Amino acid sequence: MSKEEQIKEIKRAILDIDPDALTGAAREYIDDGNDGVDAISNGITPAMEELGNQFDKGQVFLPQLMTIGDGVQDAVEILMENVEGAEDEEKDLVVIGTVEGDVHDIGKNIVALLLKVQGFDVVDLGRDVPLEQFIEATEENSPAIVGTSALMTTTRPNMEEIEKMLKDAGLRDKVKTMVGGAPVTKKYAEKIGADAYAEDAKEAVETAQEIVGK
Ligand code: B12
Repeated sequence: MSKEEQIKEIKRAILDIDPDALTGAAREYIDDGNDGVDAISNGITPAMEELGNQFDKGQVFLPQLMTIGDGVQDAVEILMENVEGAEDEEKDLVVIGTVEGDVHDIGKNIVALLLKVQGFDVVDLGRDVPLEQFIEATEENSPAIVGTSALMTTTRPNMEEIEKMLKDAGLRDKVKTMVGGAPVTKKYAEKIGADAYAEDAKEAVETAQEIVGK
């Protein structure tokens, strides 16, 4: 099967909500020596977006999303197996996490992985991360960037709260902030005073590179 056909298989498995077929297709793709990042960018990401649209229209339901969400994590791990982070002496650090109240982490995980692949050190705080933890991690690790992800309009205000908490802790001018997630826009980022916004993982890496001057 060609690389393009294999990526189609990965997409099909996601849209069919078939985690076993998905991990099988990811394994085959990697064992054939293909680039895992291509499959994530051109297979997994658009398929999850499509599934999101189907969910919005009531064509897919929550248990199915949970099933495929776990499958996607497993597939991403397989696809990243052979990817070595770029060998860089001085790696810039990014602290990243999905904000408190929000368990959506598929997109954040993709962003974290691509950052690692492109030569950043990443401290991934996980999902549903208590807001104080972002501040503590900033104090402890002195990252170049703090990245926050929110997938719900109800959790998005936590990003603004983090901006305030960083200010109160005297850390705001020591770190750049980058925000993302489906309900987040450039305009929103500007409104809350975040330094940067990126629409997808590729743009997130480009933006992070710009921030650190690479
Ligand atoms: C998958 C999914 C789930 C899965 C999550 C699994 C997981 N481990 O993540 C499960 C089933 C658990 C779930 C649960 C819920 N969900 Co849900 N879910 C989705 C869905 C369908 C897709 C999200 C996704 O993974 N997209 C694919 C990834 C690749 O895209 P992404 O996350 O946008 O990430 C990209 C960019 O945004 C960007 N990015 C992301 N993070 C960051 C961070 C930074 C720093 C940067 C720069 C960029 C960046 O780069 C990423 C990669 O390109 C969306 C629908 C949608 N259209 O988004 C609903 C959606 C987000 N869910 C929704 C809801 C309501 C819920 C529930 C409350 C449902 C319920 N009634 O119980 C719960 C939430 C529980 C909680 N407390 O969080 C709503 C939110 C509505 C709102 N208020 O805004 C949505 C929009 C669906 C809808 N239309 O109703 N969900």
